[in-house]
Amino acid sequence: MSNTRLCQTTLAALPAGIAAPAYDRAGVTPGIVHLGVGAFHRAHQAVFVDDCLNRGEAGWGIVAASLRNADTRDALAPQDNLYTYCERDGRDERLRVVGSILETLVAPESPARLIERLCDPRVRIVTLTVTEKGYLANLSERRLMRDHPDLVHDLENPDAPRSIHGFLLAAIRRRRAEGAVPLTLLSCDNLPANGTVLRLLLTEFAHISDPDLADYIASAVSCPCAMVDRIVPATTGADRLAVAHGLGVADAWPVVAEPYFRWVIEDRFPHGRPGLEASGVEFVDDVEPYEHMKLRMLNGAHTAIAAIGQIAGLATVTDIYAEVRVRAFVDRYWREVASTLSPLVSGADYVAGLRTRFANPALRHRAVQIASDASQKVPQRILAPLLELRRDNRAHGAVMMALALWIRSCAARNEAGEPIIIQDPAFNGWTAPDQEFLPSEAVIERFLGFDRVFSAPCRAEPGFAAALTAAYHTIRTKGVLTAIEMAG
Ligand code: CS2
Repeated sequence: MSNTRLCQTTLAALPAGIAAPAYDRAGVTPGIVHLGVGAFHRAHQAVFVDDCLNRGEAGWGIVAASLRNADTRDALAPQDNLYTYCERDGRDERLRVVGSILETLVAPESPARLIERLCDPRVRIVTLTVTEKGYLANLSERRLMRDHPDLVHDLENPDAPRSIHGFLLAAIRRRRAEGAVPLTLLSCDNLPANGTVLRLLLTEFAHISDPDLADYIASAVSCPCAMVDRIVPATTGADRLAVAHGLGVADAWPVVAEPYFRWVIEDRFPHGRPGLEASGVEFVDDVEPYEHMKLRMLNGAHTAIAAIGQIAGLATVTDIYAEVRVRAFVDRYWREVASTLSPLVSGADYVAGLRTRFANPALRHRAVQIASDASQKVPQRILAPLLELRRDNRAHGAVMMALALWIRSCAARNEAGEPIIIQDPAFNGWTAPDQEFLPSEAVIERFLGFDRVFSAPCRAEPGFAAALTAAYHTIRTKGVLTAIEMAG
């Protein structure tokens, strides 16, 4: 019933103090198609685009697509695609209704409709948050997993694809034929050199499916790299109740986030972009220094903290980070990793902010969420700085311990003997050793054979296996909290 649910007609009756679109949504036209409409997109990009629409840039509405299931569309359609962005700093809560999403699609229901929207001549940018696994690639080698069932399917069904590569190629092919301006593809996923990687993978896919398009992509399609930063935990039932209480109407799909954000983008938009800088988004020539800082400091520490939580049976980042030994360990981890960062970025300022952000009691960011797909996160978050530190002969005991923590967190049981939940399809497809019954050396040897994480040069590095075994063995014999106290 529209009078009990957030939607266009209930907007006018929202309590004072709740921001809502000040623009005429009917006059907004699509300029962006977003692939992967999860909570992060709705708490980050969609909010800043909403700012642009509020400033009168009516040509940048978003058509958002889920590539998998219908949950988001089913929740947002009865709400005219409106939803609440709820910002919590641990003391106060601010609610804002966001109107930048004009339409939500479910790609598997109608791939043709998504291709249609991607080919709308008014659309100039495609943004993506499909997570690491959405790229269907061996990310350390920047190559497609060519035998992935979705890619095999897309090669046979170019007009009804399933993968981002299939959709993007279908759109690029048709836009070129129809003379529409080339798309700018903006990856907003936590991958190093995300735009470059997207371009490489897409070009590889073009080479095997439509070689003619490979040259066109190289010459006409811009793929700027971007660093995105904002902690957005999965929305809970309690969040929905709290938001409904504040709004006076129900919202089936609100998002909850911290106030902090950063979005740094390479300014390569040959066919235009919204004026996001007015919202504090930064445009630079080279994103790499920012991306290393964020992936290695925030995400690396997150992965280590999540592993500690999984091993010790602690549920949320705030709970885990409240433990003094964890805070001291993470400080040492940051000190080690900071020495791999470019002098162009201030690791010290970033760390000061991270301490407050990780302690935010209002976020309830669950370890199991961050630990999901860890095998696709560890290489860029932990292994890359670790190998640099070893190459340069710098202190790296805490970073090595973080790697060992991930390995221990892949065991069947935590330290209390309870089962550990592992949501990591790439890892589950590999035969993980049953750690409990193997000596530490054998566990590490088996893990080092997992080539999705450990590349050949890493395996060949003298002393690497021994140092990792020692860190892992300490966790096993002394317990996780003592092990991290001893590391670094
Ligand atoms: C987290 C990130 O789930 C995870 O892997 O580390 O989602 C993290 O919260 C964001 O990257 C923060 O910007």
